[in-house]
Amino acid sequence: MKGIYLETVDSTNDYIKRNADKFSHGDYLFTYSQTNGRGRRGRNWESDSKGIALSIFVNADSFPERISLAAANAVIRALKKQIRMPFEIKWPNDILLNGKKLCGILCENAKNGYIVGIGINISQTADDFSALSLPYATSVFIESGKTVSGEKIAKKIALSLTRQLKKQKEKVFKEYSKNCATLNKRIRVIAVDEEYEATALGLSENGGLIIQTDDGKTKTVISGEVSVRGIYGY
Ligand code: BT5
Repeated sequence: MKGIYLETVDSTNDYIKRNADKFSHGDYLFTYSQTNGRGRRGRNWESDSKGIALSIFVNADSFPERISLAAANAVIRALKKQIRMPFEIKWPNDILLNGKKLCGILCENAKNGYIVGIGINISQTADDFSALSLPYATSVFIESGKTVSGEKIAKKIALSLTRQLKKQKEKVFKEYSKNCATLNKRIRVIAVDEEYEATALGLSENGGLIIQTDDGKTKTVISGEVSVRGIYGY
């Protein structure tokens, strides 16, 4: 497991994509300065010098449906080792602290494997997020008055992810479900062409979200297609 630090990079995910043949399972790359951080479906990830951007290469033997759930578990385990706080998951891949977004995860395909990209807000203040018009964002510093070492956290997450990927699928799903704040809640489903309310019932075999719509029908939505919000906030 090799860790690389770069002073600045456009996107840690894109860097690994361009250099995939130099990365082996569990190798990771991190920076405090990402100039073109990406979220899902073309969205931006704001990562100035106050957060960390980390990407981990995972080989193709890992099961794709497990990777994104395992990544959320790995981030929570690593953060909990540094700070004792009630981290939660918002399906599919946001890590929340006190109901606000502390971390976003973007899993993508690469040549011969997958890239797990993780952005964590560390030392931003509430003013920083107001200036970025991100009312639902938070940082380790805002919630705990502390900061954590990016280098330590990157290493811990990479290690934790490789451990998660060795576990049985059921165990990964169970751990994820235990920490997932979305399950058994009323949610708002936001798709490209429609929005509606529903109740989140559980996870499908491939990590999708099983929901019950208000006409009583049960269906599965997948993370590439929709976002969800809690009815009473983020
Ligand atoms: C995500 O997308 O949350 C995945 C973010 C992944 C970022 C990492 S950093 C390392 C690696 N390299 C990359 O280029 N990307 C990955 P999504 O669920 O689509 O959420 C994006 C939305 O989160 C934006 O539209 C904003 O509303 C919000 N957002 C942007 N920056 C944020 C921040 N720093 N903190 C909290 N929310 C933010």
